[in-house]
Amino acid sequence: MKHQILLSSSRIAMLLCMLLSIMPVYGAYTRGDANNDGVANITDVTTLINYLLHDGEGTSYYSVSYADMDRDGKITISDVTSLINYLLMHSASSDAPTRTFTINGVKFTMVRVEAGTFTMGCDTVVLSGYFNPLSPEHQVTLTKDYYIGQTEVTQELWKAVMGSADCAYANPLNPMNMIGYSECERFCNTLSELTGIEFRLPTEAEWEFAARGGNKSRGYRYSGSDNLDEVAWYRDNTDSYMLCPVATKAPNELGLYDMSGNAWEIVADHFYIYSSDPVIDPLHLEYDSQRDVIRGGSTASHATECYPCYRSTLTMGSWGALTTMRLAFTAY
Ligand SMILES: [Ca+2]
Ligand SMILES: [Ca+2]
Ligand SMILES: [Ca+2]
Repeated sequence: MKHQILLSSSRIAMLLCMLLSIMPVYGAYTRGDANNDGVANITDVTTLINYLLHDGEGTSYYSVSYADMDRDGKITISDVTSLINYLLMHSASSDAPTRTFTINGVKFTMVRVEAGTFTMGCDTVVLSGYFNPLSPEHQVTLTKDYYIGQTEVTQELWKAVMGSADCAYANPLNPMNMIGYSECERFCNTLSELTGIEFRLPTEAEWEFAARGGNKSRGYRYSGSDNLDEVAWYRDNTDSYMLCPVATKAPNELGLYDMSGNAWEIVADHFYIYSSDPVIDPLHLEYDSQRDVIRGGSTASHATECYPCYRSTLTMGSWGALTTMRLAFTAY
């Protein structure tokens, strides 16, 4: 056992050089902070290695327990490699146009969206019913850059994070489905624990701004084109409305796939009626409507539902058969 640890330690020593330039990671409970100085950085890797060399693998004591990366109550060599991965993930340039993460062998990419101002909603699409949820158009300013998933969350990513992915239309590269708001929150929380990055659902405004192409918007009718067939799987081009592998149609101006069509996407806001007043960083978490908001249309949707401004809803806490999610986190 000792021999194994020493061998692994020498491999880790090679990695130490790579890690020397890494920015420290600060956090509320300072995950990875083995020496309890309030910061997770390279010295915590050496603290952990020393701990393993002197005490061997086993039950951790107080400060070292912050570096029990897999939360199994023991410090083992796998916590050292997890800590190194964690520090490496945080070392990526914080203003990179894309950031790619690997979770249990599954890669996914997040695309940076620059802050900006846009007109949210649309007055020209008139829906039947006693009020139009897309109206009134109003000015929205998003003050913070953010990252949003290049694709919908796939079944393989869901499984890599949660251990299983029970849903319909089974295919590793299809969007996860049969999920509702609470499953999305659990997924984000688990992924945040694994990465130390605060993954969350995009706000409804962040979602719409990104679907419209952000500051690179060319004002297309759908997300990335005026021709829906180029960018979306929807009811006119799918086989019995079956979900399709993500990123198999053209992306939008930001390089995002399937913002129109494939699976509906749950956003962070609960449904509310727009006002015409300009707003800054809107997020409606009150459950006054008892409805969750889903965006972008699906393989069973008519073209209108694939507009970036279109809003549909689910009853609070329910799940949709053609409903998935897209990840987001605030840039920092
Ligand atoms: Ca530390
Ligand atoms: Ca552990
Ligand atoms: Ca979609």
